[in-house]
Amino acid sequence: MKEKIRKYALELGMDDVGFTTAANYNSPNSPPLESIFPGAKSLVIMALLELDNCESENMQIAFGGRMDIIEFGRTSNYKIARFMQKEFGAKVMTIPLSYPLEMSYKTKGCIGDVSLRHAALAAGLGQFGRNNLVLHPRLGSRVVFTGLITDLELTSDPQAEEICNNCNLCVENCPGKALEDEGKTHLMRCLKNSQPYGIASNIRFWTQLLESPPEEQKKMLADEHFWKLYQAGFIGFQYFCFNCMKNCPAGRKN
Ligand code: B12
Ligand code: SF4
Ligand code: SF4
Repeated sequence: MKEKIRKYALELGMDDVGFTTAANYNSPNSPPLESIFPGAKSLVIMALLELDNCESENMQIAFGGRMDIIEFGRTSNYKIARFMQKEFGAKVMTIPLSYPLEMSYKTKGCIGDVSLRHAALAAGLGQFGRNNLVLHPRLGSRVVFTGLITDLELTSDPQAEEICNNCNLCVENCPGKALEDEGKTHLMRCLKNSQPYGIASNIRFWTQLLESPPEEQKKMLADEHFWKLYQAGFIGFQYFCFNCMKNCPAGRKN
């Protein structure tokens, strides 16, 4: 079963595919898998190379590349889910690559329903690096993950080798100093840099607009800051920083 699913996913264009039992998936800060999918037995996790767009200083181009991956990942997830249903009579649920995720004061919009890094780790697709990303043995840090949950019993793949060489380039190149403490990403420091048009900016903008006199409101709505917020509103979470991915020299064999 595993090899048929792997072959199907690789032929679709996935860069790598790994499997883990639900029991081996261990993400203490995420909701239990059972609360999402009662009877879940395994996870199928896919790795996709981040395009060279992430090197561009033009953030429309940089994030446009990620949007291509999100779209490709979603289409592929659907196809793989249908393949597993038809071929093996499986029950399957897809995992969002990035969003939606729970937006609440409790999670601060920072906890996915399934942690794809912990799932990738368990599925043998990589190991955590100093940048708190999971480094794939061949693709390095420039990799994003997507996946599926299923009631099929699939065994876990072997663990991946560690390739982080502790060069510290990720820490030095983080504009928000969000990686100073090993094993922890300072959320707010990262968010301020990587999502300048996220929820915090929205709250600030709309509060200020409501409190401003009409002339000031007109100026605020004519300002490009509002136009950027507007665009982010229909794009979704929009990242403006890729430094901890793009500066990491580990792996990178395409
Ligand atoms: C919310 C979110 C964020 C938030 C919060 C991040 C966070 N602390 O988890 C913010 C906005 C800050 C963020 C930033 C980024 N993100 Co993000 N994000 C997510 C999302 C949607 C959920 C993550 C989640 O649930 N975290 C909460 C819990 C599970 O994390 P945690 O238990 O606190 O674990 C943290 C630490 O304890 C540490 N950790 C845990 N165990 C271990 C073990 C060891 C040995 C070590 C060293 C560290 C470590 O790692 C985590 C990072 O802080 C995932 C997609 C998904 N569904 O998984 C993508 C995801 C994690 N993001 C990703 C990426 C690429 C980024 C960015 C580079 C931005 C960008 N341009 O894309 C930065 C990187 C920041 C960084 N270096 O840590 C990728 C990571 C791919 C990879 N190769 O690992 C993911 C998996 C998306 C995807 N589909 O591939 N992200
Ligand atoms: S995405 Fe940017 S701000 Fe966030 S941890 Fe990585 S380098 Fe730092
Ligand atoms: S930049 Fe260097 S220290 Fe950071 S994750 Fe990559 S190899 Fe490890």
